[in-house]
Amino acid sequence: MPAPGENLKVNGSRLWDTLMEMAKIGPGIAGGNNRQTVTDEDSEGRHLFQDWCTAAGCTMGVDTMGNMFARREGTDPDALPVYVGSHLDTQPTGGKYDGVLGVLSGLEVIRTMNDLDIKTKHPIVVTNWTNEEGTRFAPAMLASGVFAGIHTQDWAYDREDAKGKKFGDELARIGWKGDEPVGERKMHAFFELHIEQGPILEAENIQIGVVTHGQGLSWTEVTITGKDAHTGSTPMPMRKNAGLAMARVLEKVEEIALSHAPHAVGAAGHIDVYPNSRNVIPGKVVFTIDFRSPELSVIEDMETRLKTEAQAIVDAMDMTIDFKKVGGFDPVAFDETCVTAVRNAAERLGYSHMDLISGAGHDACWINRMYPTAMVMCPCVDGLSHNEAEEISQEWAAAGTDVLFHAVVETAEIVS
Ligand code: HGY
Ligand code: MN
Ligand code: MN
Repeated sequence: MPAPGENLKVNGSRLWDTLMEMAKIGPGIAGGNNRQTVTDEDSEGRHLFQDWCTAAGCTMGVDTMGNMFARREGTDPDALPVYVGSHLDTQPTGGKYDGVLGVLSGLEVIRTMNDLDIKTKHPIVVTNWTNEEGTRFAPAMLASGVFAGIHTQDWAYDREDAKGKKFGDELARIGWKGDEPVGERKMHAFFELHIEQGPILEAENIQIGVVTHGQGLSWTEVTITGKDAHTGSTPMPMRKNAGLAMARVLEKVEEIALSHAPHAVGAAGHIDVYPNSRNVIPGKVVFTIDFRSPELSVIEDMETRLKTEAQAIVDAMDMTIDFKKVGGFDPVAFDETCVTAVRNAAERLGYSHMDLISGAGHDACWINRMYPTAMVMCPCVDGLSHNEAEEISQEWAAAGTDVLFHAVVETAEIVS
């Protein structure tokens, strides 16, 4: 298939202005964003994205999970579209680029095609996947997971946030529960541009990550039950301090992950302590262990060791423990042909590039189970993400979007 000429590039300053415009919606308190899924801020961002897509001549479809699909027609209306996108929802203390770059770079591809009057055989569809972050409603990548048949829609609708609100009710409340049945769309291919969310590209002074694989993820919710008691009058030997037990388990999590160095990782990002009162020994703690590795056998070993070693800690302290798997996916190998299209695009454009394993999970990890999929990554400053200080350069954003543009347009088969 013919590829765009190496001099064909996107409009990097328009892309940057669009990113900064979206960043004004759901601002954080330290320069980032708090645009959590199916909140009013999420809805406002969706409306802005929809307006931009309409202005670019796209027609918008929304499915029953709120996934948004902005379609630019190809010359063959029956050809399966090439999809490109990511997510607009953010962490509560998120950055301006995680996910958002992937959606708005897709819009920039459309805008550039319009500028250059490029026609492709396959239609192109820019996608915003609902609830990629999984922070308000676990698990992560919820809506792309339903689209890929991993979860049922009813199960997804029933997910509850910390205030007991249900995902399905909130999606309907903000007015973004579409009527298109989720998962009915078929794809020719799917591409996602994402910031690396790690330090490798910047440290190696490389502009483009050609993502060949994504590491697997396991989320286990742990509940330890001890006994509420007075922090002043309860003698130390009589205490059943669930908070202390959790601290010992978290030390063990660190040890387990480090035993599989250098690739495995482990931590608890979600921790609830009950009753969380200054002068009450915590009688209950609920926390989620996030284990990841490129190798499934390592993830399984870490899960097994967590259970046996945490059980031993809690038994010795005369308390009880419960484990519940609340999320996860196996390591992912992306589609060779799509990965090659990304690598060739970087080569053609003269951008430095290296193969990369994604440390973070992405919607592409689920879509890859259904359709040929690949990812492009650009560096981020200090590898920092899931932090309001997350930062990229305009040049990095433009280079990543140039590569995305070439890979998408080549895969969609340029007609003129
Ligand atoms: O958890 C992840 O890896 C993604 O950022 N949701
Ligand atoms: Mn993301
Ligand atoms: Mn994220």
